[in-house]
Amino acid sequence: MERIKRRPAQPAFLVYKDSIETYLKEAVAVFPVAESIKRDMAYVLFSGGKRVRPILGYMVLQAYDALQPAFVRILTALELIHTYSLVHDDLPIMDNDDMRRGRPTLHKVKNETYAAIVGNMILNLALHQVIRQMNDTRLAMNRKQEIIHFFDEKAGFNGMVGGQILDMNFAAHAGRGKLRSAYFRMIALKTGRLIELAIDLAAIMAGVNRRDRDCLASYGRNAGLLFQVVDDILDTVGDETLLGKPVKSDEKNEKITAVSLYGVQGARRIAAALRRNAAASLKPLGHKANELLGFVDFMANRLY
Ligand code: GRG
Repeated sequence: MERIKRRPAQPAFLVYKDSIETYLKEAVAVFPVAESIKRDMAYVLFSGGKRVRPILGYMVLQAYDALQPAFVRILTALELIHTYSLVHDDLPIMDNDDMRRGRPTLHKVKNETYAAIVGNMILNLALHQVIRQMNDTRLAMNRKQEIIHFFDEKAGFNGMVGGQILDMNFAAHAGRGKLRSAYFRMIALKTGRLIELAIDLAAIMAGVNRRDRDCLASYGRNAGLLFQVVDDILDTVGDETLLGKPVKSDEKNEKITAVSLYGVQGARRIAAALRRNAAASLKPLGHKANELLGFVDFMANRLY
């Protein structure tokens, strides 16, 4: 069986990031579309993304000694889905952001219709990538079905896209108490589900036992919420140069965020509680979970 060598002496998540970048480049290279489209897909795909979602999956594969190229290729589909969502999210009909990761957004470089199409093509590439790996891997049919089911569930209407729709319709919610619970529902879908998906997919591929899967799923839920709450805080107090995009975009768009609902200090307290919950979920896994534990600290303390 083809395996990826473990290199534990190196700072783990940077090594994982390199590996993920390699597989992403390969995915674009073999995608049968016009070279000009590939160039524009590459413009948004290789512009300094943190690769948080596939890195999380990679960590789970590593923890359960299940690293295989085919599995990492499946994880790259997460980054593709995430990237298409950013391209669409930046469009004038959504958040109307001109900069992303320190560069002009694709619709500024080209035009809005074309950027929407390139976003769609990146989503298509995610599908293409998963289908290719379904043919390649030696996973049992029931695991393949579970993988497809999870992608469908967590990236679509019951997941990320549904969260975006809730985000757009926030005005419909009356009363502060209701708003707060609606906010957590919205971020659990919009941001959390892809992070959960990363953990779930890797756990399925690695054949993780039920108890560990439940612990990992709980970690994923808390890590997903944490990631968005920190993102909200950074939009208020972050450094534009490090973030690579203008801050206060949420304020400009009158978004409901952890900061608008709880203030910066309140949002920081929520982030700390989510970090604690994520860490507690990993407790039963012992040393296996060290990297995931470390990564939640990266998420909690990130500056960009
Ligand atoms: C058509 C209704 C409809 C939806 C399309 C646009 C969309 C799908 C979904 C929006 C999802 C979204 C943009 C969520 C924000 C998640 C988030 C925290 C993004 C920033 O992620 P990072 O920090 O970014 O991982 P990098 O740059 O590191 O990749």
